[in-house]
Amino acid sequence: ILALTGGWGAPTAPAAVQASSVSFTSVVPAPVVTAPASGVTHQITATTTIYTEPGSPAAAQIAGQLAALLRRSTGYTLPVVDAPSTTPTDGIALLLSGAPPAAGSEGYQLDVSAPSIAVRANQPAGLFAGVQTLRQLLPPAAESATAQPGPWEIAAGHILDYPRFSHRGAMLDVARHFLPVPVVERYIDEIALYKVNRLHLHLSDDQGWRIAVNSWPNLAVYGGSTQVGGGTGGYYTQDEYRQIVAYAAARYVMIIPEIDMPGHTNAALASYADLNCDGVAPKLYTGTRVGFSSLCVSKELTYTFLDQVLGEIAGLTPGAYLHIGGDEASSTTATDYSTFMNRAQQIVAAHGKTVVGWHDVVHAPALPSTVAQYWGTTTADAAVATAAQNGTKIIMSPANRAYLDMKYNSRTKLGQRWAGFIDVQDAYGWDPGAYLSGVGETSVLGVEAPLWTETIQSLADVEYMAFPRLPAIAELGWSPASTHDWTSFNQRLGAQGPRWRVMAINYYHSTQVSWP
Ligand code: TNX
Repeated sequence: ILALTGGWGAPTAPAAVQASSVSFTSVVPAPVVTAPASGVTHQITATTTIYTEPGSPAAAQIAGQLAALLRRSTGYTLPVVDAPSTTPTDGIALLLSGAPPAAGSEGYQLDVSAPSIAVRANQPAGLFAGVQTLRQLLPPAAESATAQPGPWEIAAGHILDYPRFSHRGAMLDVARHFLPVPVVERYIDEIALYKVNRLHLHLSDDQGWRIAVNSWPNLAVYGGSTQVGGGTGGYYTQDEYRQIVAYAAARYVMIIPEIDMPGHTNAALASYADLNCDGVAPKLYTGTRVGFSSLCVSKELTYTFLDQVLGEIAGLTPGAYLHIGGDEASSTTATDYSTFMNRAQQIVAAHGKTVVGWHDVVHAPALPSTVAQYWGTTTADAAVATAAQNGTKIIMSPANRAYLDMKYNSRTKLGQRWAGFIDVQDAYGWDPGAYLSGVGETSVLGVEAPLWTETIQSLADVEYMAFPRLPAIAELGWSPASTHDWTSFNQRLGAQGPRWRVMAINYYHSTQVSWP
């Protein structure tokens, strides 16, 4: 547990790792422009200074994160100081000036030369992204929790980089099996390294309610008391949720909370008898069936409940979005579904947030601002296409490509198989901007890789299912379509393997990847 709280997440001290230099072209996601300067390297030494944009606390914080990482592995002092007004001719500089407009708000320019490294961005998010690239250009031993011998060489070159889509997401289902704060924080560290900027937390389902709500305390205390398989569940206190939000924000990740409704609500219905149409609370549920529960659409108390619960969660969440689920509501009639989802969307809007729903929400129909998350397994969905043509933005999470809970193959012990097996080439081999017919690039807000946890119980399980597929989805979300190439991705992904070993990430050693 101690190891899990270490910030950048390098939980164990691995055996000494060779600090051999990494190719300038081994970055995941692929940058927009990569220009190696052949034969030249930069070396981080005991006298390296990290300069940051004067007067920018955000730049200083990002520099502090980089310094903390490198101090552990190099043993060097690495002081962080304000940059001089001219570009430094030595050391590492993180600057909020001199980036091209093309870098936008999340992009950066990275220049590595023999005397210096400069990351330039228009906004702090871009500096953070540039530092993630720099980490991947350092020898894997730079991620070590203990001092390593070096040398700390970085190949020289120039990168200009910015994202294709604004939404690059991962989802953790903390309802089927509860995942404690340190596990969520470590996953945030891991996804941020691949420029994922959204973490969607699936906070409620039939098997558990995972966030304290002051106005309805039984939700967490009783509804959160168990999980799939009948073990002890758990929930986040509001302070713990705030801690997750802050931890994510410091890594430029926005938390998107989901309260799934009107189905997937057995834990809530079990916690409060009055929420049920017949006034009788069902038992807690620890199996894995879906589609059997529904909030009571005809009771006014249901909407008081929504208003109070969503109001509290909106108040705890600085991000723009509240996810209200809406999937697999097979115990709710179509008319009731529309009635319910319309009111739920209005309630979210009244609390100042934009709705995200699973793509079933387009049948309600969706409000103009509602974002629909596509989780189907086919490349045609007429209702989603019509919604997109009328302006609905879509997050692409096709279950047969992006679902991290699907097995890699028939021998994978964890996971499910309903959407098919997904090895790395399946996860990588599709184009989010041209996948769903009638849903073009401009309708796509981005991509998201959900990890449902019916079979997932621990950090090791999470890592095994997410790596190496999460980086594949991350690349689809960030990199220009023109860089899409399995041979290139395979080489760059393989280069992450030594890094994951140093970081003690429990990744799946897919035979499709040419690990070095
Ligand atoms: C379908 S995908 C679900 C989840 C399950 C998942 C398992 C979606 C919106 N709903 O309730 O956990 O399959 O793969």
